[in-house]
Amino acid sequence: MKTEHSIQSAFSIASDRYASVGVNTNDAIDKLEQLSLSLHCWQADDVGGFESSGGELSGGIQVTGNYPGKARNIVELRADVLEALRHIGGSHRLSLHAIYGDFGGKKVDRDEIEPEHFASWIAWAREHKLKLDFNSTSFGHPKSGDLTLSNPDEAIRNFWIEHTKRCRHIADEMGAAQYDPCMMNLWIHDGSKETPAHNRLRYRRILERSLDEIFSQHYHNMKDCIEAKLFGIGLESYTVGSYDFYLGYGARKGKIVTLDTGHFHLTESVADKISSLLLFTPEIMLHVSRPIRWDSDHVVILNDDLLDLAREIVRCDAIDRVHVGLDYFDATINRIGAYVIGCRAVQKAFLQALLEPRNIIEQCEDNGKFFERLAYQEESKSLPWPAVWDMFCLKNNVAVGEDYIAGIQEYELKILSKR
Ligand code: RNT
Ligand code: ZN
Repeated sequence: MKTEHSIQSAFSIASDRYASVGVNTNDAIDKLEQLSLSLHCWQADDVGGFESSGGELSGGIQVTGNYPGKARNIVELRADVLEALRHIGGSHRLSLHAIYGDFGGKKVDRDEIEPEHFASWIAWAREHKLKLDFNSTSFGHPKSGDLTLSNPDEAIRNFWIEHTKRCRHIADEMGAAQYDPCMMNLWIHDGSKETPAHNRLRYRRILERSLDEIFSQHYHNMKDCIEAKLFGIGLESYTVGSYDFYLGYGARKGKIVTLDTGHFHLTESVADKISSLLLFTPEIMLHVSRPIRWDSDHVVILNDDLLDLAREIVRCDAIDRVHVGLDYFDATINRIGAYVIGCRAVQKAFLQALLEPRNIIEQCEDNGKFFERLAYQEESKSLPWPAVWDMFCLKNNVAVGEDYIAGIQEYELKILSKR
């Protein structure tokens, strides 16, 4: 039974239990409410976008599945995002890619986009109390090829430089309109299938120069984020914008490095990178994703990797310096359900992190009591966090537990199945 009464009494018992290890459950709920997630608009339509030419997805990324009901236009995408948000407590952001502009059926090439193409997004976001983030789009275009900003061909390179400059300008307008900086993410797929004949330095040097040119203009209402990657499909041997590259660039130029949790070797711990970035770069942008065997962008679920990441951020007291965006695309299941599962998983992970009896565990460590440290860490895993989670949902007027499933089924029946 999930009556308000039963949720409240379970919460009260859980709160007592947490109090016995020095944790205040209401504080944890308050902090979780402050955590805004940046929902990636591209889950709703399989990274298609709304350009009139609507090219094929390229750039080494792939969406699998053809579950019915994908958003075919801006109106549908907006409705889908609002439906997803109905099941996610707290207030959130929407991350737009440049190809999701409101182009009114006109052909607007990537080097021609303007703030006006995003004016209706800005108005819509304001109406729904959402904030916007932004991304340049270098893939899915006739000029995408294997190399964009690192292309030795000046014409192609300048085309993408112009695109990215315009994206920063648009992001700045978004940030100004929402009185909160817009996080502008730059990810390019540049790389090659085989090891380049020229040394690897050549293309990285070109990319560095392109970035310098792009970033030469200073803005106050947007923040630059640079996203590295291990490899893309068809570009397996060499990635120009590798993690080392962007880490070096970000550290030297004070740019925010985006950690996409699918962009590393599978045994690499993304959680372990947080503290180093906190020391050498201003803030951190996350693209929370779930790699299965490769950068497969599966729907995020509550697993150990996610918990480790959330715990590390909370233990570093870095929630304010970390921007949590999501990045996955699954077209094999209801796409709105995919948003909700992923966002709720991220929130559950942060809630568990916020409920960790940190003081006790840290004291054990300070006193060299390592058996006790491990014991508390283990015991904290089975403290009654689900009762606190249910309370968070109740308090934020979103479905408790599995109840959101019926809501999404209803939306599928009424809306998605008619598309
Ligand atoms: C690709 C990157 C990038 C994209 C989006 C669509 O591997 O993760 O962030 O997923 O920009
Ligand atoms: Zn990403």
